[in-house]
Amino acid sequence: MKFFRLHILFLLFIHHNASSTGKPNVIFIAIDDMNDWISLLDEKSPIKTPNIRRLANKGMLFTSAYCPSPACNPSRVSVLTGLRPSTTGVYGNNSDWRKALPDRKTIFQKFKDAGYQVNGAGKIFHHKMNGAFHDELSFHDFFHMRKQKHPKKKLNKAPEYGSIRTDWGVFPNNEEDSIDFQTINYCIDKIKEKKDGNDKPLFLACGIYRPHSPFYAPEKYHSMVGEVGLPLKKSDDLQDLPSGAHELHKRTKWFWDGMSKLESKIPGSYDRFIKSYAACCAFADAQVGRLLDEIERSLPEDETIIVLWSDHGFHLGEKNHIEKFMLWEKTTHVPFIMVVPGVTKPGSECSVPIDLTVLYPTLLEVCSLPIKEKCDNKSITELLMGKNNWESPAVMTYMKANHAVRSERWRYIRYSDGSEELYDHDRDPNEWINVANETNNLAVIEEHRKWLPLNEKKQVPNLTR
Ligand SMILES: [Ca+2]
Repeated sequence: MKFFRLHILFLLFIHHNASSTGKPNVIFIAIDDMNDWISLLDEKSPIKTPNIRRLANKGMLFTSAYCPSPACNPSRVSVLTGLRPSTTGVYGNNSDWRKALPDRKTIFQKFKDAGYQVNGAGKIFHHKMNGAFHDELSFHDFFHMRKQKHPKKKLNKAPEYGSIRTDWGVFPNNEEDSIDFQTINYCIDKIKEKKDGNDKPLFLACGIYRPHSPFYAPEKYHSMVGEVGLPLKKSDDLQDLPSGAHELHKRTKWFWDGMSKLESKIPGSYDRFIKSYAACCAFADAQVGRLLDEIERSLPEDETIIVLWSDHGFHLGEKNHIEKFMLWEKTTHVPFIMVVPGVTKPGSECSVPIDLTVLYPTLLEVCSLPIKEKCDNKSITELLMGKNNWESPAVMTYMKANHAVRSERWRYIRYSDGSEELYDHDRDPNEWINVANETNNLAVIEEHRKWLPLNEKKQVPNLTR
């Protein structure tokens, strides 16, 4: 069966790449902290993402894609190595991933080995301690994320609230001073170079930093979003949370609690925060648009694979939470698009729940690269081809022994202390009512428990320096 599938792909690529190296270019776009409250995934959302939609129209949009972990470092390492946090022990944002996995080939190294020119820019690996988690082995050339500039005083007028990173508003004045604008400039140059005669196939990793905090975007994008409104909340939503959820929530509670205090001191602060997140999404979308413009100008459509994903979602106050770092829908549901010429039908959608550990084996398979490494998930090539034969649910992990399992209808969460949550998305899309304790759901829980990772590796040491 596998041979048959690869044979079909091989034929498709032979057909579509007859004029070139036989290897498609790959444009690999990673976005930071973009959740599902965007028009791409929620038609009614006031946060419009027309450029990401433009990309989705070229290939397949996965409407039920989930991150492997709701934190930058474990999610990115997992997506880029094809291994879950429970396999590697890379659970936290400080986990020294390369020291723990010295021999694991990243997705970029696999393309280097296959003769690709592999370039990257912006935030690809977690941006820690001035790029300490960047992986030199992965790229021929890399344009590091520009340093974040800050206004002289916090724009939210709340110096006591969080750090300088906990800020939002109109900044910088000149769009060209934005980190992502410069990241995209580099990517545009690399695409032009490819057009102008670089014979090697191009693998270009483009890491867009917004909508990650600080929630700064130029004026144009704030004007663009207009009235956004506030996210839906249920007043007593936390009453049915189990002990494990409260324990995990402890570290980040200040963000929401502080917002409530700030709102009473400076009315309108929460609204301005939400609008700033929306403006950052509009800005990120515009940067995707600039990249797409250049791809359309310079790269042959039938020889260019494009992938877009976000490393995790973000709560904007739902469940009294402003942050990622939890295992609920808003922290884990992400945009994910694959454009594979000759394989994906333009404008197609797949609603099967998957997590992004599929990306590593899938991208290697659709590019006919060898996969000798053990991966924690399988390739979704058949889903890309329009089949619907996927059986495993999406699995997410945050810190050791806390996992979520998302099937079409349910989200099941089990925390390290054994406590559980269960949400019925058919009836409760906002995850307001925890039904884990209802006896008639025992069979559902049993079914979902089967997918919890069996072997959970000890957390690897943190990077210190
Ligand atoms: Ca609740």
